[in-house]
Amino acid sequence: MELKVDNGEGVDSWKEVTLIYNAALRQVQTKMEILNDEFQHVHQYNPIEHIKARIKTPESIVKKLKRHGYDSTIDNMVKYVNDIAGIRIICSFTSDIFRIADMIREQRDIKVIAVKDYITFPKASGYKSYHMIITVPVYLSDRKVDTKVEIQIRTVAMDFWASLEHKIHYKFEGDAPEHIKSELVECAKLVSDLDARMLSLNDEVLAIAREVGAAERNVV
Ligand code: 0O2
Repeated sequence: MELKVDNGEGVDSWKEVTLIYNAALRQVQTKMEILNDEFQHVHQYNPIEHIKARIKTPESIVKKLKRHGYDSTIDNMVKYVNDIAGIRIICSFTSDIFRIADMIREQRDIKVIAVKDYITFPKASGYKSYHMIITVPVYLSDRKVDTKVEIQIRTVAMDFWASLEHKIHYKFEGDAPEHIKSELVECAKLVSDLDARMLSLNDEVLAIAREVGAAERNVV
């Protein structure tokens, strides 16, 4: 790792960086768990299947800084690398993705600084996911640090596709054979179709459950 310590303002050592980003990750993860619990309480339904959180490795941070033409300093990583702290929220249905994104936007201490909607506008590779770069305040003994966290929200099926595509991307160093790339695009279409069918199936089941509930209330 070749991160140099920069004694500018703000965060000034790798140890402090990991402490602050870990704190931000824990806060966002807890917020998501609370929203999920509340949703279960109100609607008897969990929009979140599971949550994965990670701090980007120093090697990966250095690579990203190099790619963007920046020196590997602590200052630059804090300023230019938006996904040092990353949280991935996996849900069942596409509709949950937008519901969760709205709930995040409504949190008063969270500031949304960028959104990339690869659900409405998937990448040419077939990649689908909803990305938000947010800041959350981390309170230290002597100051508050607004810390960036990247939130990725996607369905179980989208996550399955993205994990395999990510492995293939790394295996071929970003230059996979054409037939593999087009097979991935085909699989992405199958994933979208599966997500749409599962959502409509779920909507139908919910409508039946509502009708049965209403009929039972009328009998009582
Ligand atoms: P890794 O190894 O997963 O950490 P920015 O972060 O805004 O400066 P970037 O990285 O182009 O610029 O932003 P974007 O498009 O939102 O992508 C951020 C992350 O989304 C990536 O991080 C990947 O994790 C994921 N991602 C984006 N595009 C794809 C894709 O086509 N396939 C897969 N499988 N994942 C994707 P990193 O740092 O690139 O990689």
